[in-house]
Amino acid sequence: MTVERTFVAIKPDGVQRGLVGEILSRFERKGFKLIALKQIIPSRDLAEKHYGVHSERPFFAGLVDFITSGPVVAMVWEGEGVISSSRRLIGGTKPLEAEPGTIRGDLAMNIGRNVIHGSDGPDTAAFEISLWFNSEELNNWIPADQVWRVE
Ligand code: DAT
Ligand code: MG
Repeated sequence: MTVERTFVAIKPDGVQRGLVGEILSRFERKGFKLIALKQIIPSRDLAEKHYGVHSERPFFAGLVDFITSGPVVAMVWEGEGVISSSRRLIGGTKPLEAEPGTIRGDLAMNIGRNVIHGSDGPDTAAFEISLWFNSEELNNWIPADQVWRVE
């Protein structure tokens, strides 16, 4: 399995509810590598680009209102299979149907307040990372446990 990067964002409801640490820790404990992280109140332009595939859906305006309503914690995580694995950690779009043990399954009830976003495939991940981050904000680094050894 190849090393990938994915875009993950804690939505304004997750930030307002004080769930940032809880959510970050799930990705950290899984073992994925944090490449970038920032808190940002998205502009309408950024939100409309991010959710561009949904622009014709009836919930689009409300979705853009919501995602621009306060700070979002935007992240890039790296690891083998991280794109699909993150989606499994996050759980299904409808929180009431999301599996217990997933972030949405454990922490949310409402589809319009489902706490977290994760890219749904390699093309989306590349698009979303470049939309939310400049290349200088992405840190290439080697975690200490990757060079952990005895002599
Ligand atoms: P996901 O966030 O699981 O990738 P998606 O890409 O289908 O889900 O939709 C993006 C977001 O839009 C989703 O997290 C919540 C909102 N959304 C989706 N379907 C909706 C609906 N039927 N009513 C209200 N909001 C919806
Ligand atoms: Mg999606």
